[in-house]
Amino acid sequence: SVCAEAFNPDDDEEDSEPRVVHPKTDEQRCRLQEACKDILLFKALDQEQFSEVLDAMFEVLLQPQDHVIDQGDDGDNFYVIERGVYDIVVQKDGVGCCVGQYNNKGSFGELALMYNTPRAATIIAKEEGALWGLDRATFRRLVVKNNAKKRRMYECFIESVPLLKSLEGDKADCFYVVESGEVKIMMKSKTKADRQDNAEVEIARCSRGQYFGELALVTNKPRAASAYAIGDIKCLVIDIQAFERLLGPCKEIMKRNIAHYEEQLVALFGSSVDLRD
Ligand code: 1OR
Repeated sequence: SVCAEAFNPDDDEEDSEPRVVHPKTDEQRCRLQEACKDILLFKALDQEQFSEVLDAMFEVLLQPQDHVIDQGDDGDNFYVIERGVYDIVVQKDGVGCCVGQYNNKGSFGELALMYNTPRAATIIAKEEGALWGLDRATFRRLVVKNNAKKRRMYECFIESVPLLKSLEGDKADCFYVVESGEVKIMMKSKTKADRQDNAEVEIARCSRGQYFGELALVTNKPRAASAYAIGDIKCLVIDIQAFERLLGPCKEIMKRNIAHYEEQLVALFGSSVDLRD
């Protein structure tokens, strides 16, 4: 599990370091901004901090089979993917196993920088690609620190969510927890798919502290239903990598809850095939 022994985001050791700037053309800046717009770790930054992070980032071009990161190394940079496919390889009993893949989006290399641990996986380019790197010092000074601040804000809230509570703080496309507002879960019956009256039916509502979006992650199937915001809502979002890594132990609890979905579907549609196939 992820260990937090050297996680001291409040240390001001790195505050005195000079600001890193890698000059970029307008075209590069545009591509960089596009690649970074959905990076969750950057969401804790205000505009000025985000701009400072973008200034510090530098372009890295990859050839097929290039190793971006080697498991066991010290962490130097965090990487955001602009394009390319990258294998995630982890050593198991001395054998390298491909445990996942990044496909033209996302980011990696945050763990070693956040927790001062050796690199947890090897990342290999499968084809020609491009990444944006961010040096360790800037990553810690801005990204880690602001995420730690945000994290403290959310700790109380997470404590009150029954499912996440069972992680006891040690172990904690996306899974969502509603922070405020209400989300409507809607579904069409697959058994009535060819009928004209097969409109979407509301099957559930999620409010503060409730979660949704786990089914597809647990069953590895396409999304079974759609989620709509009723008015303004705010959700906590966990990406699939973090979900696998951190919420793996919760899967059994989630599976038990999924059994309740089946009962509800039987009540609504007269069958639960909608969920299973
Ligand atoms: P890092 O700094 O340790 C390797 O350098 C990066 O690979 C790591 O940060 C993550 O960003 C990324 N286990 C560990 N690291 C992973 C994993 C992973 N996936 C991506 N990275 N697992 C795969 C989860 C789908 C668990 C494998 C047992």
